[in-house]
Amino acid sequence: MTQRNDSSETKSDTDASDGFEGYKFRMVLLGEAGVGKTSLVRRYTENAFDEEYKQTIGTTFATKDINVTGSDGTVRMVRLNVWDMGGQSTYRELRRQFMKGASAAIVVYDVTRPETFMAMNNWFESFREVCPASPVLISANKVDLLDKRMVPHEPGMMLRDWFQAEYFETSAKTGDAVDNVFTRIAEIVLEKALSESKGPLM
Ligand SMILES: Nc1nc2c(ncn2[C@@H]2O[C@H](COP(=O)(O)OP(=O)(O)O)[C@@H](O)[C@H]2O)c(=O)[nH]1
Ligand SMILES: [Mg+2]
Repeated sequence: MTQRNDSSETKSDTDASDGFEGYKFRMVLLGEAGVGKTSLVRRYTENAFDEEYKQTIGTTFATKDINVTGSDGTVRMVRLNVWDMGGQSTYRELRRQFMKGASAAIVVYDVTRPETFMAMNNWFESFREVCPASPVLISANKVDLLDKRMVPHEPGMMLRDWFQAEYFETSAKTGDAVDNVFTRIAEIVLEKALSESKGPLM
């Protein structure tokens, strides 16, 4: 994983400048500090987990190439550029810059901390404001902490209905559903890109 302090790269779709021939999407992880954004990215891209909390300074950026099967049955190569914003997310303008041009977002809360669930609406709203057409997925993270869980399944379902966003219960620690979230988001953005490239329907 590389640390970067800018978020100038906002390209999506195909771009052969790095030799990668396939669909490229930039996606962002959003949510309060400590909910597990960096851990989810790390689990997904490196299959690793760290118990120790190191606050993300600057922006973390990771890439993963996957094969995605479209609804037409065709398998396509997709490069996911995953961005995870650190502590500077409190600055509204930096946050907007970070979100700009993102094809999708995973908004994360920590099921052991209700205040991170309460903050979800803010994250959704600010993302929708900057990227109104980009899909959002919800990750209810740290579900491995059964004894400490404070936000049950039902409020998660309410969020899902409210935001019309798919909902996943994840654990960056055990790896539960982590692949599913990223695979699903790749499927959604690919389908969207394919239907848009067909042009507007007459
Ligand atoms: N038990 C458990 N701990 C987690 C999980 N995800 C993250 N953590 C821990 O929560 C803390 C914050 O995680 P981090 O990924 O840095 O959160 P971020 O601030 O959202 O990037 C770290 O100590 C992680 O080890 C999880 O799924 N289960
Ligand atoms: Mg982090």
